[in-house]
Amino acid sequence: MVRKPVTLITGASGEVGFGLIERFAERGDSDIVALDLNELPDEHRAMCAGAITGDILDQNLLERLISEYEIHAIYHLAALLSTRSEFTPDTAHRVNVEGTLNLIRLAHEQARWHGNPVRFLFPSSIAVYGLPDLATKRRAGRIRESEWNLPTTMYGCNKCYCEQLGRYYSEHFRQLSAEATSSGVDFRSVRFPGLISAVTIPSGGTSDYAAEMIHAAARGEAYECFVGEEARIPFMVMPDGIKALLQLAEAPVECLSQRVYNVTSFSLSAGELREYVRKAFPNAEICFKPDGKRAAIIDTWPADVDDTLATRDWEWRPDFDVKRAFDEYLVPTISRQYQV
Ligand code: AKB
Repeated sequence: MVRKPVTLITGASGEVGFGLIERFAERGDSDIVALDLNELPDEHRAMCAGAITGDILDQNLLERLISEYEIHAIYHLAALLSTRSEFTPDTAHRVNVEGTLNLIRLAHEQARWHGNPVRFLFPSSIAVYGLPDLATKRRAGRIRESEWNLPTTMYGCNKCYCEQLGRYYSEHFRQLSAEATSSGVDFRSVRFPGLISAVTIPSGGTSDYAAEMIHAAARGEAYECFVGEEARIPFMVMPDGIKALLQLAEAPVECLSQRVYNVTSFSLSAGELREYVRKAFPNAEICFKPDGKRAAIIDTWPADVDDTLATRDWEWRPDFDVKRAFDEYLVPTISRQYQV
């Protein structure tokens, strides 16, 4: 029995997953197996070779994947985001760390079967950074990958550790074995800033206020922002997030000087964000009612990140700066969605 060569996407029913499936379909690549806890909508299911509703913690399910498919690349998007992970840290550890290790082991098993490396794309996050106070955050400016890796959330700790797991499997696997053996896992990761989709509203993230503010304005609903006007982090719109994952996946491994890269597009304060939203939706009612604890998480994340290495190693550059993001992606797409 010949197993079908495919790309596996976990967390496929999430906002990044939808975008990735659509982009693969645009390129005529339907050799996708989508896995998510939630059923994949029919429209996206039709773009895939297979769609499985299940849990990345279910070993029997993962065994079935190995028996049915020949997996050559994995986009492991399934995760509990930062706010939700604070409320259920044990579940976050299981999903974000044990789930990721399950998928890394599956990549290793698959590489042994078909004899080729399995590219493992892992979305990390600016949540791996932890600035101790606002004065330091302001002074630090654009953070490089090696700086301030002191996460203050369970999600940030999970992402930080999984980056190290991926680097271990790719660079130091079974280093004490009699003969040097490669794991076959070609781990690659981008640290996403706040991702803003015109199509979906994320849930359970701390950077969600950006998408929530824009979508509420388009729906004509008042919005109370849970961070203060001065809160500043880097952002990127979803098309650039998908572009970064695919571009890193396709980079020749010999071009990669490291396994984890910053990527960003624009840095905005919540007050500046409100101005862009009001320009697009003049009647938008937006006020700031900071939730001290959630706002404090945002204050530990960098105002901006330095993505020089991604540009140098695999020619990363965003398509959408903040003006183009609003004018050519967010406003037209959201307006169509809500028939504004
Ligand atoms: C979150 O807010 O948890 C995520 C992230 C920045 O990684 N959107």
